Amino acid sequence: MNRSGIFHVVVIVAGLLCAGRRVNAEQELNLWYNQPAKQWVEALPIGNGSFGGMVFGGTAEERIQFNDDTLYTGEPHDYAHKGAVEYLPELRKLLFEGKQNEAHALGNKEFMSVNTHGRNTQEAYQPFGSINLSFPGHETFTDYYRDLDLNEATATTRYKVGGVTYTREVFASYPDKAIVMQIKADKKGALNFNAAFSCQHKGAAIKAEDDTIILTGQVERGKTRFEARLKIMILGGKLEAGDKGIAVSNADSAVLILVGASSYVNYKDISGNPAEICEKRMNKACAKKYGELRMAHVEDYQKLFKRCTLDLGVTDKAKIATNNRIKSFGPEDPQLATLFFQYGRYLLIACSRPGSQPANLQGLWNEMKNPPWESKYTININTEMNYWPAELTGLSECHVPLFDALKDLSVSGRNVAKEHYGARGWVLHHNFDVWRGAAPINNANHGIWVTGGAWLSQHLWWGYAFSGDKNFLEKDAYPIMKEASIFFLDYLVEDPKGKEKYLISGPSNSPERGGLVMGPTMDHQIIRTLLRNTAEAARILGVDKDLQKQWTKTANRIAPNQIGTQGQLKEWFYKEAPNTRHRHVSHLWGLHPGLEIHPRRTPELAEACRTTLKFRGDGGTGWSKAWKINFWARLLDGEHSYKMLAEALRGNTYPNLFDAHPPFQIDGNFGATSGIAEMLLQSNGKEIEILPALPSAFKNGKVTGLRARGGFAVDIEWKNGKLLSVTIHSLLGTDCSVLYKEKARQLHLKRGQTIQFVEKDF
Ligand code: FUC
Repeated sequence: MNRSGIFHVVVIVAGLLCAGRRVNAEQELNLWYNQPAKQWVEALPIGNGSFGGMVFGGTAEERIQFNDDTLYTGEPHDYAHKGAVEYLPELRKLLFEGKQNEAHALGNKEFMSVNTHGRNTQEAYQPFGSINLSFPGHETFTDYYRDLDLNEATATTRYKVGGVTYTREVFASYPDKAIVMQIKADKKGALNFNAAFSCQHKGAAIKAEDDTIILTGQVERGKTRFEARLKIMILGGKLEAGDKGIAVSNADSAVLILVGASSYVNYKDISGNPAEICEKRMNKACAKKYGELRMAHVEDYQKLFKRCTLDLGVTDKAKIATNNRIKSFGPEDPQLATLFFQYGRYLLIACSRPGSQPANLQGLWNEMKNPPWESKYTININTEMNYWPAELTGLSECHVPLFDALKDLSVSGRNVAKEHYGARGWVLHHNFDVWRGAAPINNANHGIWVTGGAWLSQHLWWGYAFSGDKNFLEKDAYPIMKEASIFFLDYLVEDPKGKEKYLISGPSNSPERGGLVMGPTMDHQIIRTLLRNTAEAARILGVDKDLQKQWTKTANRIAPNQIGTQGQLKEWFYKEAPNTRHRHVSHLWGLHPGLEIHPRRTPELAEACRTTLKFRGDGGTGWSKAWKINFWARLLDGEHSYKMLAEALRGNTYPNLFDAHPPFQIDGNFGATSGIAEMLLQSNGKEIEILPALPSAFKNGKVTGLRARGGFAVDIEWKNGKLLSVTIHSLLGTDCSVLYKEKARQLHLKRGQTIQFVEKDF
C-alpha cells in the first residue's frame, strides 16, 4: 500500500528545532546520559521499521542488541477451532440465564484457539543477536557522554582514554536496510578493538571470513531461519579475522555495517533465503561511503520527523541528564514534554515503516526469548494505542504496516468467523501474532472478545478521514471494513427482555473485566461506529446501496450508552460495578478514540465518563495512564490531562524514556504523544478545535504540522495560555468550522490554500 504523496507537505521548522548538529546538548531534541547503559532499559533504541537495535554505549565492552521484526517462535498455523460454532447458542443461553461460570467452562473447553504447542496462547517474538565490541584498556575513561539525537535519528557515544577521544555514531537506515556504525579516534592509529556476534538461539553458527562475521541459525522453538552479517571497513591499521570474530588494530577509524534477514516471506510462507537477502543488502550498503549512508538516512528520516514540530520552551532543567530529569517532571520543565512527544514520533518511525511488521507490544525491541505477553499484538487497547499518533502527527506512512497486517487478518479471521460463529465476514479476538492468529486465546473470560478487528478497522477509516485519499479508501480500506461490518450483521442478537429489542453483542467481554457476558458497552460503541463509518465509506464510493441501508438500520438498533446508578457510564448493558480502580476503562471508547461522546454534543454522557474516571482514579499501568491523558483531553480538561502526563512520565518511564507498564511496553509512549496532540488540537470531520485542553503548564508554545480530519495541517502559536495565531493549510479543499474557546469560524478553503488568523478573528 502506498499512502505517500498526499501528505508530503514539508513544514518549515523554527530555528530551534531544525538546527543541524547540536550547539549545546540541552537545547536539542536528545536523550542524553553521563554513563553507559547498565540495563537494557537504559540502552537507546534505533530502528528502520523492520530491523532495530539497542545501543548500550559501553566503553571497554560495547553491545548492540538487535532484532528483526519477523522472528517469532512457531510456524504458519491456522488457529481456528473447527466446529466451535456448535456451542455458540449454548454459550449465549447460559449467559442470558446468568450462568457465567458454566459459560466460562464451556468456552474454555470448546471455543478457544487450536495451537501447536499445548499452551493456549499464540507465538512469541524473539531476539536475533548482539554485536559485541571490546576495546582493551577502555575500562578507565573520562568525559563520557552518550545520546540519542531525535533530529537525526542517530545514537552517539563519546569518551576519552589516555588523552584520545573516541566517538561512535550509529543509526538504522530505512533506505539502505542496514545498521551502520562509525568509530573514530581523534589520534591516528589509536583505534583497537575486537568485534564478535552473540546469539541466544541454540545451534546458531558464527564464523568470520576476511572482513565479515556471519551468524546463521533458526529460531529455537520455531521454523524461521535467519542470517546476519557484520562487515568492518577500516582506515589505516589492520584487520584480522579469527575463528569467530575480527580484530582491528592501530586504525584511525572504522565503519561497521550490519544487515540481517529471515526466511519469513508472509504469514503462510517461510521459504525465503536470508543469505541471499543479506548478500544483496550488504553489497548495496557497502558500495556507499559512510557520509553518503548517513545523509540518505537523515534525509529519509527527516522527511517524516520534521512534518510536525513542537516548542514549549526550554528551561535549565534541560541541563539535567535524561535519567535524572524524569522523576522531577513538572511545569518547570516543559521541554521534557516536548521530548516525550517527539520521542513517540521517533519510535513510530523507527518501528513501523512500509514493508515492516506493525509495532508490537515492544515496538521492535526485545532481548528475551520469553518476553512478557509474548511481545506480540494485544488488540483490546495496546496495538491501537501504538497507532494513535500516526495520523495526528503527520506519520500516515507509518500506519501502513498495520493496514497490511489487517489485509492478512481479514483472511485468517474469515475462517474464524465461519468456524466459531457461522458468520460471513471476518473477526479478530484480543490478540494476533506474526502467523495472524485470529481465534480466542488465554481464557474464555477475556479471550472471547469479538471487536478486535472492528476496532482496528477504524484505523483504516481514520486513514481516509485524515487524508481524503479515495484511492486508499476504495482499494485498501473499504474491502476490509465491509467484511468486518458484514460479520456483525450475522453476529448480533436481539435483547430477549426489553421491548425496544436492542441488538446486543455477545458472548464477549469488557476487556479483562467482569468475565464473559452479553452486552459489553465497548463492543456496542465500536460496532455502531464501524457500521456507520462503513456505510459512509460505501456512500462516498457509490457502492453497496443495500448494505448501506442494512448497516445504518443495524447501527441504530444497537443497545445505546447508559448512565448507571452512581452517575457513571455503564460498562455493561445488563450489569454495573463502577467502584473499581481497574486499569482498563474500555467503555469510554466512545469518548476516545471514538467520537460518539463529547462534552458539548452529549453533555450527560460526557459527565458520566468524568464520573467513571473519578471512580477509576489516576493510577494504572503505563498505557492506562496514557489513555487517561487522552480521555481528559477529550473532556476538555487540560489540567487533568497534564496531571496524567506527569503521572505517566514520573511513575511509568524508564531511563531511556521507554514506557514502563511495568515491564517495558511501548504503547504508553505512543499514547502520551497522542495525548499531547489532543490537548492542542481535536477534530471530528466537521469541527477543528484549537487548544481544546491547553494545560497551564504549557504557558507558551508553538506547534506546527498537526493534522485534522478532513485533510488539514494546522500550526498554532500561543502566549500566556492565549492564542496568538493559527495557520490552517487545506490539503483537500473540504469545508470545516474552526473553533477556539467555543467561538466558531467557517472555512471554505481551496485545495492547497493556507489561511492564518489571530484570536480576535474568532
Ligand atoms: C492486556 C493488559 C495488560 C497488558 C497486556 C499486554 O492484557 O490488560 O495490562 O497490557 O495486555
